[in-house]
Amino acid sequence: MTIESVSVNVTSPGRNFVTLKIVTTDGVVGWGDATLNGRELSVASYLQDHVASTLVGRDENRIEDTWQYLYRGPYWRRGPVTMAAIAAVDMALWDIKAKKAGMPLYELLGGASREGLRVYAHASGTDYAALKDAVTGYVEQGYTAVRVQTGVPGLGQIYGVSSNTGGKYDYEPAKRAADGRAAIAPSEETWDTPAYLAHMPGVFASLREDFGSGLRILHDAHHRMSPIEAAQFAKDVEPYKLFWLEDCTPVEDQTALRLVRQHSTTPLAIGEVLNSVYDYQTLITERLIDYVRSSVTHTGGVTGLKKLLDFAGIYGIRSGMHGPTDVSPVGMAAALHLGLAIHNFGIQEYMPHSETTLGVFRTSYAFDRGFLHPGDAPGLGVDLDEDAASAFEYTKAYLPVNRLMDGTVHDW
Ligand code: CS2
Ligand code: MG
Repeated sequence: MTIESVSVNVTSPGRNFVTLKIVTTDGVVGWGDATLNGRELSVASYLQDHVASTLVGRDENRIEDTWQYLYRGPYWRRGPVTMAAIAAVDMALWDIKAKKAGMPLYELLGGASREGLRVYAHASGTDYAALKDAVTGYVEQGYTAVRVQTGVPGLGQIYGVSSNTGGKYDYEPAKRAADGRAAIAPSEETWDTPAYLAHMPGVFASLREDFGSGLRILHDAHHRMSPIEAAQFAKDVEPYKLFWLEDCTPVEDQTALRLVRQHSTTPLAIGEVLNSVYDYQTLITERLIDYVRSSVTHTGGVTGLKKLLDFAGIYGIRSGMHGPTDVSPVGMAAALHLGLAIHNFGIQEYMPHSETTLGVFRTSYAFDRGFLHPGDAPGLGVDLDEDAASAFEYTKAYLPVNRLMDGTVHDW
Protein backbone atom coordinates (compact mmCIF):
# COMPACT_ATOMS: atom_id res chain seq x y z
CA MET A 1 0.00 0.00 0.00
CA THR A 2 1.04 3.62 -0.44
CA ILE A 3 0.07 7.17 0.51
CA GLU A 4 -2.92 8.21 -1.57
CA SER A 5 -3.70 11.72 -0.28
CA VAL A 6 -2.19 14.40 1.98
CA SER A 7 -4.27 17.37 3.14
CA VAL A 8 -3.98 20.20 5.67
CA ASN A 9 -6.81 21.23 7.98
CA VAL A 10 -6.72 24.70 9.57
CA THR A 11 -9.40 25.30 12.17
CA SER A 12 -9.98 27.49 15.20
CA PRO A 13 -12.21 25.83 17.82
CA GLY A 14 -11.31 28.26 20.62
CA ARG A 15 -7.80 28.72 19.24
CA ASN A 16 -5.97 28.04 15.97
CA PHE A 17 -4.80 24.52 15.07
CA VAL A 18 -3.15 23.02 11.99
CA THR A 19 -3.63 19.29 11.42
CA LEU A 20 -2.26 17.07 8.68
CA LYS A 21 -4.34 14.20 7.28
CA ILE A 22 -2.70 11.33 5.39
CA VAL A 23 -4.86 8.62 3.78
CA THR A 24 -3.42 5.39 2.38
CA THR A 25 -4.62 3.54 -0.73
CA ASP A 26 -6.30 1.02 1.58
CA GLY A 27 -8.20 3.82 3.31
CA VAL A 28 -6.31 4.10 6.60
CA VAL A 29 -6.26 7.68 7.98
CA GLY A 30 -3.41 9.17 10.00
CA TRP A 31 -3.44 12.54 11.81
CA GLY A 32 -0.49 14.82 12.68
CA ASP A 33 -0.34 18.05 14.68
CA ALA A 34 1.38 20.95 12.87
CA THR A 35 0.38 23.81 15.15
CA LEU A 36 2.94 26.59 15.69
CA ASN A 37 1.31 29.28 17.82
CA GLY A 38 1.26 32.63 16.00
CA ARG A 39 2.80 31.22 12.80
CA GLU A 40 0.25 28.54 11.92
CA LEU A 41 -0.13 29.43 8.24
CA SER A 42 3.62 29.20 7.67
CA VAL A 43 3.52 25.51 8.58
CA ALA A 44 0.27 24.96 6.68
CA SER A 45 1.90 26.40 3.56
CA TYR A 46 5.12 24.42 4.07
CA LEU A 47 3.04 21.25 4.13
CA GLN A 48 0.53 21.95 1.39
CA ASP A 49 2.82 23.90 -0.98
CA HIS A 50 6.10 22.00 -0.54
CA VAL A 51 5.58 18.61 1.12
CA ALA A 52 2.19 17.10 0.25
CA SER A 53 2.89 16.26 -3.40
CA THR A 54 6.24 14.64 -2.55
CA LEU A 55 4.51 12.12 -0.24
CA VAL A 56 1.81 10.80 -2.57
CA GLY A 57 2.82 7.34 -3.80
CA ARG A 58 5.41 6.77 -1.03
CA ASP A 59 5.26 3.64 1.12
CA GLU A 60 3.59 4.78 4.33
CA ASN A 61 5.47 2.11 6.30
CA ARG A 62 8.87 3.70 5.66
CA ILE A 63 8.69 6.21 8.50
CA GLU A 64 12.43 6.64 9.17
CA ASP A 65 13.16 7.00 5.44
CA THR A 66 10.39 9.59 5.07
CA TRP A 67 11.73 11.48 8.11
CA GLN A 68 15.24 11.60 6.62
CA TYR A 69 13.79 12.47 3.19
CA LEU A 70 11.97 15.47 4.68
CA TYR A 71 14.87 16.49 6.95
CA ARG A 72 17.77 16.23 4.49
CA GLY A 73 15.91 16.50 1.17
CA PRO A 74 14.97 20.22 1.26
CA TYR A 75 18.63 21.17 1.88
CA TRP A 76 17.51 23.93 4.29
CA ARG A 77 17.02 22.33 7.67
CA ARG A 78 15.86 22.68 11.26
CA GLY A 79 13.83 25.59 12.62
CA PRO A 80 10.31 25.64 14.08
CA VAL A 81 8.38 25.68 10.80
CA THR A 82 10.31 22.86 9.13
CA MET A 83 10.35 20.64 12.21
CA ALA A 84 6.64 21.16 12.90
CA ALA A 85 5.86 20.15 9.33
CA ILE A 86 8.06 17.05 9.59
CA ALA A 87 6.44 16.30 12.95
CA ALA A 88 2.96 16.30 11.46
CA VAL A 89 3.94 13.86 8.71
CA ASP A 90 5.73 11.65 11.23
CA MET A 91 2.82 11.56 13.67
CA ALA A 92 0.37 10.71 10.89
CA LEU A 93 2.55 7.84 9.63
CA TRP A 94 2.96 6.41 13.14
CA ASP A 95 -0.81 6.75 13.62
CA ILE A 96 -1.34 4.74 10.42
CA LYS A 97 1.24 2.10 11.29
CA ALA A 98 -0.24 1.51 14.73
CA LYS A 99 -3.80 1.43 13.37
CA LYS A 100 -2.76 -1.19 10.80
CA ALA A 101 -1.10 -3.18 13.61
CA GLY A 102 -4.33 -2.89 15.63
CA MET A 103 -2.56 -1.49 18.68
CA PRO A 104 -2.01 1.82 20.51
CA LEU A 105 1.17 3.56 19.37
CA TYR A 106 2.99 3.05 22.69
CA GLU A 107 2.95 -0.70 22.06
CA LEU A 108 4.91 -0.17 18.82
CA LEU A 109 7.41 1.99 20.74
CA GLY A 110 8.30 -0.83 23.14
CA GLY A 111 5.21 -1.05 25.32
CA ALA A 112 4.39 0.69 28.58
CA SER A 113 7.28 1.46 30.95
CA ARG A 114 4.86 2.76 33.65
CA GLU A 115 1.20 2.66 34.60
CA GLY A 116 0.52 6.30 33.77
CA LEU A 117 2.17 9.68 33.23
CA ARG A 118 2.45 12.12 36.13
CA VAL A 119 1.25 15.51 34.92
CA TYR A 120 1.53 19.05 36.19
CA ALA A 121 -1.27 21.59 36.15
CA HIS A 122 -1.05 25.33 35.52
CA ALA A 123 -1.96 27.50 38.50
CA SER A 124 -1.76 31.24 38.45
CA GLY A 125 -2.99 34.29 40.30
CA THR A 126 -2.66 38.03 40.00
CA ASP A 127 -1.65 37.97 43.68
CA TYR A 128 -0.66 35.29 46.20
CA ALA A 129 -4.19 34.78 47.54
CA ALA A 130 -5.51 34.00 44.06
CA LEU A 131 -2.53 31.75 43.33
CA LYS A 132 -3.04 29.85 46.60
CA ASP A 133 -6.71 29.27 45.71
CA ALA A 134 -5.73 27.94 42.28
CA VAL A 135 -3.10 25.58 43.71
CA THR A 136 -5.57 24.36 46.34
CA GLY A 137 -8.05 23.55 43.59
CA TYR A 138 -5.57 21.41 41.71
CA VAL A 139 -4.38 19.60 44.82
CA GLU A 140 -8.03 18.77 45.57
CA GLN A 141 -8.35 17.33 42.04
CA GLY A 142 -5.48 14.97 42.80
CA TYR A 143 -2.61 16.72 41.02
CA THR A 144 0.74 16.05 42.66
CA ALA A 145 2.59 18.69 40.62
CA VAL A 146 1.60 22.29 39.89
CA ARG A 147 3.26 25.04 37.88
CA VAL A 148 2.87 28.39 39.58
CA GLN A 149 2.85 31.79 37.87
CA THR A 150 1.84 35.00 39.59
CA GLY A 151 1.59 38.72 39.06
CA VAL A 152 4.48 40.95 40.05
CA PRO A 153 3.71 44.13 42.04
CA GLY A 154 3.99 47.17 39.80
CA LEU A 155 3.50 45.22 36.58
CA GLY A 156 0.30 44.67 34.60
CA GLN A 157 -0.53 41.52 32.64
CA ILE A 158 2.52 39.28 32.35
CA TYR A 159 3.16 35.82 30.94
CA GLY A 160 1.22 32.94 32.39
CA VAL A 161 -1.20 34.79 34.68
CA SER A 162 -4.80 33.99 33.81
CA SER A 163 -7.55 36.50 34.46
CA ASN A 164 -9.86 33.78 35.74
CA THR A 165 -9.98 33.13 39.47
CA GLY A 166 -10.32 29.43 40.21
CA GLY A 167 -11.56 26.80 37.84
CA LYS A 168 -9.82 25.90 34.58
CA TYR A 169 -6.67 27.80 33.74
CA ASP A 170 -7.97 29.60 30.65
CA TYR A 171 -4.86 31.53 29.70
CA GLU A 172 -4.42 31.78 25.91
CA PRO A 173 -1.41 34.01 25.16
CA ALA A 174 -2.03 34.37 21.42
CA LYS A 175 -4.37 37.33 21.10
CA ARG A 176 -6.93 38.10 18.42
CA ALA A 177 -8.21 41.66 17.96
CA ALA A 178 -10.34 42.95 20.83
CA ASP A 179 -13.50 42.33 18.81
CA GLY A 180 -12.47 38.71 18.22
CA ARG A 181 -11.46 39.31 14.62
CA ALA A 182 -8.05 38.77 13.10
CA ALA A 183 -5.26 40.56 14.91
CA ILE A 184 -3.08 42.84 12.81
CA ALA A 185 -0.21 43.09 15.29
CA PRO A 186 0.83 41.61 18.64
CA SER A 187 -0.36 43.05 21.94
CA GLU A 188 2.44 44.43 24.12
CA GLU A 189 3.29 43.73 27.76
CA THR A 190 5.72 45.41 30.14
CA TRP A 191 8.35 43.63 32.18
CA ASP A 192 10.80 44.42 34.96
CA THR A 193 13.26 41.70 35.95
CA PRO A 194 14.45 43.34 39.23
CA ALA A 195 10.86 43.49 40.48
CA TYR A 196 10.39 39.82 39.51
CA LEU A 197 13.65 38.74 41.16
CA ALA A 198 12.63 40.54 44.37
CA HIS A 199 9.10 39.13 44.42
CA MET A 200 9.28 35.46 43.54
CA PRO A 201 11.34 33.92 46.38
CA GLY A 202 8.68 35.08 48.87
CA VAL A 203 5.97 33.47 46.76
CA PHE A 204 7.75 30.12 46.87
CA ALA A 205 8.36 30.49 50.62
CA SER A 206 4.61 31.04 51.15
CA LEU A 207 3.75 28.08 48.93
CA ARG A 208 6.03 25.78 50.90
CA GLU A 209 4.50 27.15 54.12
CA ASP A 210 0.98 26.49 52.85
CA PHE A 211 1.45 23.25 50.91
CA GLY A 212 4.43 21.57 52.56
CA SER A 213 7.44 19.88 50.99
CA GLY A 214 5.62 17.09 49.13
CA LEU A 215 3.94 19.10 46.38
CA ARG A 216 6.03 19.29 43.22
CA ILE A 217 6.24 23.02 42.44
CA LEU A 218 7.33 24.12 38.97
CA HIS A 219 7.88 27.63 37.64
CA ASP A 220 8.37 29.02 34.15
CA ALA A 221 10.65 32.05 33.92
CA HIS A 222 9.83 32.19 30.21
CA HIS A 223 13.23 33.24 28.82
CA ARG A 224 13.35 36.61 30.61
CA MET A 225 16.50 36.65 32.69
CA SER A 226 20.09 37.29 31.70
CA PRO A 227 22.49 34.47 32.57
CA ILE A 228 23.64 36.11 35.81
CA GLU A 229 20.05 37.02 36.77
CA ALA A 230 19.08 33.39 36.16
CA ALA A 231 21.97 32.27 38.38
CA GLN A 232 20.84 34.65 41.13
CA PHE A 233 17.22 33.48 40.84
CA ALA A 234 18.10 29.78 40.83
CA LYS A 235 20.29 30.33 43.90
CA ASP A 236 17.66 32.40 45.74
CA VAL A 237 14.92 29.80 45.22
CA GLU A 238 17.12 26.79 46.01
CA PRO A 239 15.73 26.48 49.60
CA TYR A 240 12.21 25.94 48.21
CA LYS A 241 13.20 22.78 46.28
CA LEU A 242 11.39 23.49 42.99
CA PHE A 243 10.72 20.45 40.85
CA TRP A 244 12.11 22.63 38.04
CA LEU A 245 12.85 26.17 36.98
CA GLU A 246 11.92 26.45 33.32
CA ASP A 247 13.40 28.64 30.58
CA CYS A 248 15.46 30.64 33.06
CA THR A 249 17.41 32.37 30.27
CA PRO A 250 17.15 32.46 26.44
CA VAL A 251 18.27 28.99 25.42
CA GLU A 252 19.89 29.77 22.08
CA ASP A 253 22.96 30.59 24.18
CA GLN A 254 23.30 27.04 25.50
CA THR A 255 26.53 27.83 27.37
CA ALA A 256 24.70 30.40 29.53
CA LEU A 257 23.41 27.51 31.62
CA ARG A 258 27.01 26.82 32.77
CA LEU A 259 26.77 29.99 34.89
CA VAL A 260 23.46 28.94 36.40
CA ARG A 261 24.78 25.46 37.19
CA GLN A 262 27.79 26.98 38.98
CA HIS A 263 25.51 28.72 41.49
CA SER A 264 22.56 26.44 42.11
CA THR A 265 21.24 22.90 42.29
CA THR A 266 17.72 24.01 41.36
CA PRO A 267 16.70 21.56 38.58
CA LEU A 268 16.53 23.20 35.15
CA ALA A 269 14.08 22.53 32.31
CA ILE A 270 14.47 24.10 28.90
CA GLY A 271 13.78 23.65 25.23
CA GLU A 272 10.17 24.22 24.22
CA VAL A 273 11.44 26.64 21.55
CA LEU A 274 14.13 24.20 20.39
CA ASN A 275 13.37 21.73 17.63
CA SER A 276 16.22 19.30 17.06
CA VAL A 277 18.73 17.19 18.91
CA TYR A 278 21.50 19.48 17.61
CA ASP A 279 19.98 22.42 19.51
CA TYR A 280 20.54 20.43 22.71
CA GLN A 281 24.02 19.04 22.07
CA THR A 282 25.87 21.23 24.61
CA LEU A 283 22.97 21.25 27.08
CA ILE A 284 22.91 17.45 27.18
CA THR A 285 26.58 16.52 26.90
CA GLU A 286 27.48 19.02 29.66
CA ARG A 287 24.45 18.09 31.76
CA LEU A 288 23.37 21.73 31.85
CA ILE A 289 19.69 20.74 32.13
CA ASP A 290 17.63 18.11 33.91
CA TYR A 291 14.51 18.03 31.72
CA VAL A 292 13.94 18.29 27.97
CA ARG A 293 10.95 20.53 27.33
CA SER A 294 10.41 19.88 23.62
CA SER A 295 7.06 18.64 22.35
CA VAL A 296 6.48 15.99 19.70
CA THR A 297 4.80 18.68 17.59
CA HIS A 298 7.83 21.01 17.43
CA THR A 299 10.72 18.53 17.30
CA GLY A 300 10.16 16.45 14.19
CA GLY A 301 7.48 14.18 15.63
CA VAL A 302 7.73 10.88 17.47
CA THR A 303 10.83 9.96 15.45
CA GLY A 304 12.58 13.28 16.10
CA LEU A 305 11.77 13.54 19.79
CA LYS A 306 12.56 9.89 20.53
CA LYS A 307 16.06 10.32 19.04
CA LEU A 308 16.54 13.36 21.27
CA LEU A 309 15.21 11.72 24.44
CA ASP A 310 17.21 8.53 23.92
CA PHE A 311 20.34 10.72 23.64
CA ALA A 312 19.35 12.72 26.74
CA GLY A 313 18.70 9.54 28.70
CA ILE A 314 22.35 8.53 28.40
CA TYR A 315 23.19 11.64 30.48
CA GLY A 316 20.49 11.11 33.12
CA ILE A 317 18.24 13.76 31.63
CA ARG A 318 14.49 13.16 31.55
CA SER A 319 11.50 14.25 29.51
CA GLY A 320 9.26 17.17 30.44
CA MET A 321 7.22 17.42 27.28
CA HIS A 322 5.57 20.72 26.43
CA GLY A 323 1.79 20.39 26.60
CA PRO A 324 -0.01 23.76 26.49
CA THR A 325 -3.27 24.17 24.59
CA ASP A 326 -1.28 25.27 21.53
CA VAL A 327 -0.16 21.67 21.21
CA SER A 328 -3.29 20.11 19.75
CA PRO A 329 -4.97 17.00 21.17
CA VAL A 330 -3.21 15.06 18.38
CA GLY A 331 0.16 16.34 19.55
CA MET A 332 -0.76 15.71 23.18
CA ALA A 333 -1.73 12.11 22.39
CA ALA A 334 1.58 11.54 20.61
CA ALA A 335 3.42 12.89 23.65
CA LEU A 336 1.52 10.51 25.94
CA HIS A 337 2.30 7.44 23.82
CA LEU A 338 5.98 8.35 23.65
CA GLY A 339 6.08 9.27 27.34
CA LEU A 340 4.50 5.98 28.36
CA ALA A 341 7.07 3.95 26.42
CA ILE A 342 10.44 5.66 27.09
CA HIS A 343 12.45 4.87 30.21
CA ASN A 344 13.56 8.45 31.00
CA PHE A 345 10.11 9.97 31.38
CA GLY A 346 10.11 12.92 33.81
CA ILE A 347 6.73 14.68 33.84
CA GLN A 348 4.09 15.81 31.35
CA GLU A 349 2.65 19.29 31.05
CA TYR A 350 -1.14 19.17 30.97
CA MET A 351 -3.28 22.17 30.12
CA PRO A 352 -6.69 20.61 29.35
CA HIS A 353 -8.13 21.82 26.05
CA SER A 354 -11.46 23.65 26.05
CA GLU A 355 -14.77 21.88 25.45
CA THR A 356 -14.94 23.74 22.12
CA THR A 357 -11.61 22.23 21.05
CA LEU A 358 -12.60 18.77 22.29
CA GLY A 359 -15.78 19.04 20.25
CA VAL A 360 -13.58 18.97 17.15
CA PHE A 361 -10.82 16.58 18.26
CA ARG A 362 -12.14 13.25 19.59
CA THR A 363 -9.61 11.98 22.14
CA SER A 364 -8.96 8.69 23.94
CA TYR A 365 -6.52 9.89 26.62
CA ALA A 366 -7.81 10.08 30.19
CA PHE A 367 -6.88 11.92 33.40
CA ASP A 368 -7.04 10.13 36.73
CA ARG A 369 -5.85 11.57 40.06
CA GLY A 370 -2.82 13.44 38.73
CA PHE A 371 -1.88 11.02 35.95
CA LEU A 372 -2.71 10.76 32.23
CA HIS A 373 -2.87 7.63 30.09
CA PRO A 374 -3.10 7.66 26.26
CA GLY A 375 -5.69 4.91 26.18
CA ASP A 376 -5.60 1.72 24.12
CA ALA A 377 -7.38 2.75 20.95
CA PRO A 378 -5.37 1.76 17.86
CA GLY A 379 -2.93 4.44 16.69
CA LEU A 380 -2.76 7.79 18.50
CA GLY A 381 -6.39 7.50 19.59
CA VAL A 382 -7.42 10.94 18.36
CA ASP A 383 -9.63 11.82 15.38
CA LEU A 384 -10.37 15.22 13.89
CA ASP A 385 -14.05 15.73 13.07
CA GLU A 386 -13.65 17.65 9.81
CA ASP A 387 -17.31 18.68 9.64
CA ALA A 388 -17.15 20.13 13.15
CA ALA A 389 -13.79 21.75 12.35
CA SER A 390 -15.24 23.50 9.29
CA ALA A 391 -17.41 25.64 11.56
CA PHE A 392 -14.37 27.37 13.05
CA GLU A 393 -12.57 29.71 10.66
CA TYR A 394 -8.88 30.45 11.19
CA THR A 395 -8.44 33.79 12.97
CA LYS A 396 -4.99 35.32 13.02
CA ALA A 397 -3.62 35.77 16.52
CA TYR A 398 -0.21 36.87 17.76
CA LEU A 399 1.80 36.04 20.84
CA PRO A 400 2.54 39.20 22.83
CA VAL A 401 5.66 41.31 22.47
CA ASN A 402 7.38 42.20 25.74
CA ARG A 403 9.15 45.44 26.56
CA LEU A 404 11.14 46.63 29.56
CA MET A 405 9.98 49.70 31.45
CA ASP A 406 12.19 51.91 29.23
CA GLY A 407 10.64 50.47 26.07
CA THR A 408 13.42 48.07 25.13
CA VAL A 409 12.09 44.94 23.42
CA HIS A 410 12.56 41.95 25.73
CA ASP A 411 11.87 38.22 25.63
CA TRP A 412 8.21 37.49 26.27
C1 CS2 B 1 4.64 27.95 28.06
C2 CS2 B 1 3.84 27.89 26.80
O1 CS2 B 1 3.51 25.98 28.63
C3 CS2 B 1 4.58 26.60 28.75
O2 CS2 B 1 5.57 26.21 29.36
O3 CS2 B 1 5.96 28.34 27.87
O4 CS2 B 1 2.51 27.99 27.15
C4 CS2 B 1 4.15 28.97 25.78
O5 CS2 B 1 3.97 30.24 26.37
C5 CS2 B 1 3.21 28.80 24.61
O6 CS2 B 1 3.41 27.51 24.08
C6 CS2 B 1 3.45 29.84 23.54
O7 CS2 B 1 2.55 29.63 22.49
MG1 MG C 1 7.30 27.24 29.05
